[in-house]
Amino acid sequence: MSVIPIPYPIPAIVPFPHIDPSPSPHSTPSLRSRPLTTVLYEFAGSVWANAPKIAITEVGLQPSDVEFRSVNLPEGQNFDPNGYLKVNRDATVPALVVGDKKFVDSTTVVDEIFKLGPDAPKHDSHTFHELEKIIHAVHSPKHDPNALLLLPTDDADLEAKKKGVPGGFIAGRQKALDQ
Ligand SMILES: N[C@@H](CCC(=O)N[C@@H](CS)C(=O)NCC(=O)O)C(=O)O
Repeated sequence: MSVIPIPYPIPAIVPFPHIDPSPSPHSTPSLRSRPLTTVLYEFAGSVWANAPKIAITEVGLQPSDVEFRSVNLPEGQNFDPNGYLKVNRDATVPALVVGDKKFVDSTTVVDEIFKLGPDAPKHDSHTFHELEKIIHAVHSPKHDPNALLLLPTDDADLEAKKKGVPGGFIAGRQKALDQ
């Protein structure tokens, strides 16, 4: 099995590759005709911030419908009291700002994106209820993907993680917290 190297430092802004910028035949002009007031705060290496990105494509929104702002987690940009903490006091991504409304966790962010997109399943549909069950299951602390990334399984794993992406991530955010 080949191992895909993960770049470190993780680039702060990675082009969002999954969306074709040409207009979708399924999309409605509803959001396009409004001023751009929908902002998604995200980070390319964040598992939770990728949930709304997938939702955006799935519900038929266009890249121009949502402004993406990268919050560099390995550099602790999420802890800036004059910056991101004003958006989300929990200091986590994703967060979505729609006009004067704010959503600060992946579940409510995705839920809001469902309301904005023309191709989203309707709230009272069977599909929607099935999706809700999956959403609650994957958010269980038992399945926290960040624990898998950061917590070592033994001493050898601890050493490997110190030298790799997890070590760099922890060191960078600690430096920001110390400032
Ligand atoms: N329950 C939150 C969890 C979000 C979360 O933990 N995001 C991580 C990135 S995947 C984060 O922002 N971590 C910031 C940090 O630990 O410094 C959600 O669903 O949005």
